[in-house]
Amino acid sequence: MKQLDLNRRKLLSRALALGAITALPGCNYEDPAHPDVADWFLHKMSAFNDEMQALLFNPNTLAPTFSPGMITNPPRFNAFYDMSQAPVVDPATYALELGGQIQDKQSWTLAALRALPQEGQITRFVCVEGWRVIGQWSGVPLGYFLHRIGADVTCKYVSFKCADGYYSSIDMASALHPQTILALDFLNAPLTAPFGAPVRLRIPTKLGFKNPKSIMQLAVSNVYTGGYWEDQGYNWFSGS
Ligand SMILES: Nc1nc2c(c(=O)[nH]1)N[C@H]1C(S)=C(S)[C@@H](COP(=O)(O)O)O[C@H]1N2
Ligand SMILES: [Mo]
Repeated sequence: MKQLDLNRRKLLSRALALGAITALPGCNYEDPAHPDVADWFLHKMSAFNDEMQALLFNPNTLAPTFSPGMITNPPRFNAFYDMSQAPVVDPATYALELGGQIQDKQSWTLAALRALPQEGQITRFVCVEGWRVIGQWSGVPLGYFLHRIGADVTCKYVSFKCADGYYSSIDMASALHPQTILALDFLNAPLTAPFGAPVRLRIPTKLGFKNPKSIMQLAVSNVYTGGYWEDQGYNWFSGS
């Protein structure tokens, strides 16, 4: 009975997420008399979906994990540019900058991040473009990190800014999910530039575009900051 309930909820949340993703960017609906009404309505629907998905999100439900033999190698690259254009961040001078509702805003070098507890996972990565891969990432659990820096975890959002100008933000419940990590390694070796070096978000409960790479800044706040694809109409919550 309980399991059935859970499956139902999952199905509903997936239907909502999918609805928002397929309805928004793919829809070319145009009403010449009221050009902005359809757009306004779809954005309202997406915002409503965000709230529904946040309500349905179960912080204790884990994303599926896989065995080492199922890892997709080589991984698949994706960004809003070609792989050769990926930003190269110098690991020696790198420091993760912190902002917003955080008590200790001192920036974090890679060595300092590596000195924190590390968690590994073999999980599936799903891109809205229609491909999925299985990979192995490890790094600092974001929930642990947020508590460590004295972040106000009653805030609504955790936002990220990347070396290539990409940006994204997630809800606090998803940020505190046990499988959400600030990944430093892929296949037990430091991340490479195209795949998000030196630090990327790995959040297996959300779609690929909610996994920002080469993160330079992290902020905690109640101010909605959207995201690179989110601002172009992709559903913000985007649970997978
Ligand atoms: N900095 C940055 N992060 C990003 C992107 C990007 O263009 N720049 N693209 C997103 C999208 S759409 C996907 S599917 C994944 C791809 O990650 P991968 O190259 O490790 O497969 O990164 C996400 N994070
Ligand atoms: Mo993606």
